[in-house]
Amino acid sequence: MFTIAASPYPYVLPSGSKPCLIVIDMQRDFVEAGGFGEALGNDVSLLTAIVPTVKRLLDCFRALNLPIVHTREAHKPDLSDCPPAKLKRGGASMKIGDLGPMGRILIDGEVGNELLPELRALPDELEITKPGKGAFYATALQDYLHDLEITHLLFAGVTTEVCVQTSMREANDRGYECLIVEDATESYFPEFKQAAIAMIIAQGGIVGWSASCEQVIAGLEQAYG
Ligand code: C5J
Repeated sequence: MFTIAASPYPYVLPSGSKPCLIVIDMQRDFVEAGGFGEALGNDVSLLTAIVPTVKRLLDCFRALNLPIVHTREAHKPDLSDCPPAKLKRGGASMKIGDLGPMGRILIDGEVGNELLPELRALPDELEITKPGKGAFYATALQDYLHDLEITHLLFAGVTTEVCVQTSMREANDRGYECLIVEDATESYFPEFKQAAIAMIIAQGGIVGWSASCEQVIAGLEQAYG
């Protein structure tokens, strides 16, 4: 048994277990200057700042031969997987499927929907499209994790309070032990990030744990290096 120093208390990795890194929605439209997120008036520099930290985590998981899953929030070009309630949201300015600065917004296959070039999935890593905010809704994620007998999930990506937190809550309800890597996740609204992490670790870790990238790498190298 190994541990990662974490809040609200150490995160235990039982011997024989293999944690999986879930990188949520590091897609160009959310993170890159000139994308949809910036067109909506968001300061994307907050999000681009975490890219090297997410890359460090990916490098660590790859070096230790641990599994990695990447998600993209994406819909089919005909929008048949986008519920009307989701399609209506966001005001009149730019809706899902409209033409944005990097192609149609949140549509699979468009340039803006690709993962950032520096964080691209390798051929042996699972890359899934998800039509919801959570990574489990209408995806093959649970079957994939079940087949690999994975019980421990580490989360990175954007945005902390939307897709990362939703995915973590979905995972928690399915019985996974979840940890959010606090400097490998970000929000356009720093106060929402802080609040989301506080909610996750409150009440003795009601949703899970949080730790820094440094703490995670130190724990993983000890356990699997
Ligand atoms: C994500 C969003 N990825 N904010 N999506 O958080 O709509």
